[in-house]
Amino acid sequence: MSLTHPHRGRAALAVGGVFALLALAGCSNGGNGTAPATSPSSAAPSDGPGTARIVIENFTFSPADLQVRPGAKITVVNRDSSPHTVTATGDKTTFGTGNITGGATATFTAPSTTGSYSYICTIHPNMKGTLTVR
Ligand SMILES: [Cu+2]
Repeated sequence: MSLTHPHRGRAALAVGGVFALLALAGCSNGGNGTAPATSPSSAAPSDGPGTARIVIENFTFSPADLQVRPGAKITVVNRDSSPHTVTATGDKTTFGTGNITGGATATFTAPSTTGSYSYICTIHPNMKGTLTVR
């Protein structure tokens, strides 16, 4: 049968083409594999006492959820002209600053037990924040 010859020729060409594509794909895969990996380890919780800080501005705690080590010293900066407090709302553990007059700074010590602690400003109870000890 004379018709089979041209078909076989085409098939051979097609196979050759697939081979070339596979070779290219292999090359690019190898390139991706050796790409340097960036380590995402820089997003650690604030480490060491002294770095923890809550800023009060425009009747808002910032950050709203601060993560600290057990027993860390936390500095509270009141940038408003109005007085504020940082006062734990839970009854198991208490921490707090008492009144911080406008523009003043206060410190308090984080609980020594890990967990999530809610706090408010007793003068403006709609101001809420969370202290996470871990
Ligand atoms: Cu307040």
